Amino acid sequence: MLDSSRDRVRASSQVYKELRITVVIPCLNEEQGIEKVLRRMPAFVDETIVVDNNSTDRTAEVASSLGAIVIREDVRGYGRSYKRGFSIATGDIIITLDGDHSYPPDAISYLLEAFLHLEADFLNASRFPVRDRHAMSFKHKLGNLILSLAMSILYFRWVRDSQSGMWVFRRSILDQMSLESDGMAFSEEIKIEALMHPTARFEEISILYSSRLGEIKLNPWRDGLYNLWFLVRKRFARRSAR
Ligand SMILES: Nc1nc2c(ncn2[C@@H]2O[C@H](COP(=O)(O)OP(=O)(O)OP(=O)(O)O)[C@@H](O)[C@H]2O)c(=O)[nH]1
Ligand SMILES: [Mg+2]
Repeated sequence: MLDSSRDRVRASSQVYKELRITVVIPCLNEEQGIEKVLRRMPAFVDETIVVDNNSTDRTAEVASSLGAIVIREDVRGYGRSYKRGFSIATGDIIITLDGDHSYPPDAISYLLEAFLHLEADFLNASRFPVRDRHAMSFKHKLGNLILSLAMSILYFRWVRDSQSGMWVFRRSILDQMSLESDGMAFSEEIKIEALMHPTARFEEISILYSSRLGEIKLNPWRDGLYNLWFLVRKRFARRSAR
């Protein structure tokens, strides 16, 4: 059954409006989620890269049987995995999402259309407003709001979801980004770098976010407080670097 899905993913791949599309997914023990994500991947995606950090479940096996390129990164970390995945991506456009099936692969086509229509270079998929009552706790909503307000104030630009893990961007803008975070702060860091990029246009639109499958890897207090500190530190480090 897995084999026929792989053939379907490979055989139907086609260029999207003359752009090659790469999807990058970091995964740590997401055997349940990654199967659903890959089965729902649109046929026009040319390359799907799953970056696995030595998962102890069947994540790597499931992902490769469904046609993804599986990269093993030995050093743990969300940011570390993304940097590794980006370094081997070949698409003109890179799209990211979690392997836990909380971000909708079906939204990729409409995000791409919006990305092209808005002439964006970096499009952030905001999880807000959250419609699925079970998708995000009140504590997480509040934490996300605080972090997004902090980013908006520090960087003088309204960003509704500084912690979203779903982005669409031109691979070429990575050349002028300085991405240091190896951990969860990578999500806000790439948005800051896109906002501060000399030529890139940053846009944001909503998607429907839903409950994750499998176990959460985020530690809300530790990662939330660290991300707040990271925002402030990066803001003032940038200023003194000028
Ligand atoms: N390769 C790799 N992937 C990771 C690591 N930490 C988290 N991930 C993956 O990154 C994605 C985001 O992590 P989540 O635990 O879903 O964190 P989150 O999305 O902030 O939290 P939820 O909203 O509750 O899902 C998931 O696909 C994880 O499997 C890591 O150290 N290495
Ligand atoms: Mg998630």
